Amino acid sequence: MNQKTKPAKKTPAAGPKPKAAPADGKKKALDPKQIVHADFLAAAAPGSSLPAPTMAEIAFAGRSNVGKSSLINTLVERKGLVRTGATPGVTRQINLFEARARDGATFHLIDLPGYGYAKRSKAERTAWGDLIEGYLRGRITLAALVILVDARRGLEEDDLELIQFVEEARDVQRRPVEIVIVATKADKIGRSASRSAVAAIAKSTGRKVIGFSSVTGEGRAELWALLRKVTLGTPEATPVVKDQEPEPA
Ligand SMILES: Nc1nc2c(ncn2[C@@H]2O[C@H](COP(=O)(O)OP(=O)(O)OP(=O)(O)O)[C@@H](O)[C@H]2O)c(=O)[nH]1
Ligand SMILES: [Mg+2]
Repeated sequence: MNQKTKPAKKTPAAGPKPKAAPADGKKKALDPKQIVHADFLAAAAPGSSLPAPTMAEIAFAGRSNVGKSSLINTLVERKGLVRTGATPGVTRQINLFEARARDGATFHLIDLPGYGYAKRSKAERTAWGDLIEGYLRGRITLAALVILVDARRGLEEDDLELIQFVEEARDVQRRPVEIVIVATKADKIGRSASRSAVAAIAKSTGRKVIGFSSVTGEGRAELWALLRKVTLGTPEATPVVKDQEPEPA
């Protein structure tokens, strides 16, 4: 034992306050899916590469400023894990984060630079396009690609091109990539307009679409449950897709 270390003085301000016990005396059940650890692992800019793939990855793509980095912060419930900003072009490299849930399931989350940002030089856009395409085409552990669309704008040409690229660029040797579309910034248009936007995108793509807001947290639990299911390949204990009608008996 290190005798030189003095025991820390107990002051009222030191350490977190103990939480009050629930009024009914029962302990609240802890959510096994909750992220208990999230950290930045690595980044890659044009000319450099990410570490070798080791586990299932979930990548986030979409137009510049659509809210990719905010969505990652919301998903892992860490406000400042990923840098966000009001001006487009904040994320300028591929960033890799690790997130671990309470039940031990661990995921790699990939924040991709946004596309469609006109103020970049053509050479820069080409270099980044190559970087993103190279990642999407060749990363053998990529399990799911979340494509973010602004609920107010709906699908645009760039988004459709991305979906087509991922569908066609599938390498036969790797696992299929699950595409999940998220209509974000739902808080800006209200519930009914957001529902219509989700339905319109789902109809035109034939894919599952989740309405989301990083401000209100709407869609967070549903998206995370779906991503876990897709990535781990196991059904969740509780149903996550609420909007499906039961089959008639
Ligand atoms: N109201 C609202 N604002 C949001 C939401 N998500 C993101 N924002 C805001 O939109 C802006 C862009 O968010 P980011 O998360 O940095 O967007 P990004 O897609 O990572 O942008 P790039 O890194 O530039 O590609 C920021 O000002 C965010 O606060 C949302 O769900 N609702
Ligand atoms: Mg970003």
